Amino acid sequence: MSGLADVLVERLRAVGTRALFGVPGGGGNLDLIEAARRAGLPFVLTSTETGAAIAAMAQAEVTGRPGACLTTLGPGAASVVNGVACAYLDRAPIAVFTDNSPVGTRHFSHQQLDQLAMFAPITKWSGRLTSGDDGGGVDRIFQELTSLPPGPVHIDCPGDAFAKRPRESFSAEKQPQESFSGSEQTENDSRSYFLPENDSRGRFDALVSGARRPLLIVGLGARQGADAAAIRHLCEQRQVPAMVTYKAKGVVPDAHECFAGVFTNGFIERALIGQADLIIGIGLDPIELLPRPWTFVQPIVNINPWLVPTDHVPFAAQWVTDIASAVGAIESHMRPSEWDLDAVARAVQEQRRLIDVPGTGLTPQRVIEVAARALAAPGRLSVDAGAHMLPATMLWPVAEPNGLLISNGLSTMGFALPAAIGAALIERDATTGTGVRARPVVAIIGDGGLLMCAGELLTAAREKLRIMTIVFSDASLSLIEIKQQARQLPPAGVALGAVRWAALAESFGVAGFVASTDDELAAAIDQAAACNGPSLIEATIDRSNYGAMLRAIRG
Ligand SMILES: Cc1ncc(C[n+]2csc(CCOP(=O)(O)OP(=O)(O)O)c2C)c(N)n1
Ligand SMILES: [Mg+2]
Repeated sequence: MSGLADVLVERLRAVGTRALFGVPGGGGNLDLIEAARRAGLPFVLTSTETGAAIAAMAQAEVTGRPGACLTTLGPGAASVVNGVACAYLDRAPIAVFTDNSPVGTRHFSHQQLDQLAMFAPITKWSGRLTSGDDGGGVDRIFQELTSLPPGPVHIDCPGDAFAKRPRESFSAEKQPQESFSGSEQTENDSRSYFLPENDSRGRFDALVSGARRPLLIVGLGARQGADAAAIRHLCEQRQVPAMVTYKAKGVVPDAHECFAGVFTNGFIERALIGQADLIIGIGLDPIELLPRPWTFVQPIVNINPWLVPTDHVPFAAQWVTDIASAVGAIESHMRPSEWDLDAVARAVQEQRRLIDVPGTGLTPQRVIEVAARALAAPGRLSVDAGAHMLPATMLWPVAEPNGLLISNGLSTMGFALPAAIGAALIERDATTGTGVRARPVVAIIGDGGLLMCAGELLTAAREKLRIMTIVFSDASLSLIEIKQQARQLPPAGVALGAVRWAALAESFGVAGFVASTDDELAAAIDQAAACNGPSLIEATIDRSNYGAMLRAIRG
């Protein structure tokens, strides 16, 4: 008879989970790892718990199926918090299992934290497995994990919960406080409805059918393959341009005739938006936008699988529904637009020119251009938080949904490498035994960000993953440095000091290369691309143009 750990692992496999990441402690962690081994669900040891949650999140984004990670109690649970927060604000479904001491031993205070309360504000649902007899606990966990909006679910597992018992004898006890208004959403999952009121459908249709120059802004809610196909079809049939948020890059590829650039609620995109008479959000969740007032005067409507708040973006009407079918429906009553798509393409070209600020030495934009020329077509990209993100998100062409993995809702540093690990495991497993090389995953990361997750280089080496890490080595927390410059403050607390990254990588068993010119970079990329396992390129860059680049993009 299966124990609870087996039941959980079976259910994970049934929903399509590809791996269980984590740093184990003892207790129930060991039952879960053993159950995973028995069921053929790989357990992947990471160097940090947050790295585990981010790798799980990346797998959720790439596969559309929930990811999973586990931690020990106390320090492990505390250490995973940033990764769980990332999945929460980036809308990724992951199951987070924490160990805990047996329920009868809570009078021991060693390593004891209120884990349910700790995860409550950063998960859709945070509950504890207990022995009981209602049998519905596991169902509840998986209902939360697969409902909308996507997000993390925390399952606290006291050591005694995994004692051998029939599966019917387990239930889940919910945290005392509700953390997310997801419960009403769950009931609406299968429905399609308009808001704010009953006649919103009429308003929505009138705006869409009356628009001469509608502009799409595609966001993270529209990343399924069917969504992308429907959106591209609408764009092509009605000659409608589409901007994409960072997380939606690739839904409408950069090379598509209707691509209108990246939307962040910054400055650089404003001129183009000014020419639209209607903005149609598709999968647009304000969680992705820069925290600045919404100043566009045209009406905006949104189509998204879940309801989003209207206090930041004043949606005139929201259609909460399946995106692919709704996009097909609006296409049928849209007229051919009056946009000049060549002019739109020229405007995007002009944006790229504006951020091509000259510098001395190897400029950040050149690193992206040289790397993208060799790697954008075969590879998937992950990008960290920092100034290097500015050229990476604008200049790297993406052709498929989730071809760019990025933390945008949380915008956390230390993301790109563990995310690349989650994605590269899927690429590795897809090619194992076929004789075909795995698609490379390119991780673009600053030196500050890599300091936060460098231990995951060892994970990449141990798992033999085809990850090319390109570290923008500028010995500085550049994004913060340029914010200080903008306020005429002297640099303070931003100098990192030099690191011999290639040597560090080699010490982990990762092939290391250095480059400080275009030619050296191109040669290093060739050599790195020839590696079947992980590689790292230390690109010593000239950071002097980041300030001008930031002003061009954000004003
Ligand atoms: C975990 C975390 N800590 C702090 C920040 C604030 N922050 C954003 S970018 C940045 C500097 C990043 O430095 P680096 O990784 O070297 O990238 P660069 O800006 O130099 O390209 C900091 C400190 C953050 N986003 N995430
Ligand atoms: Mg830096």
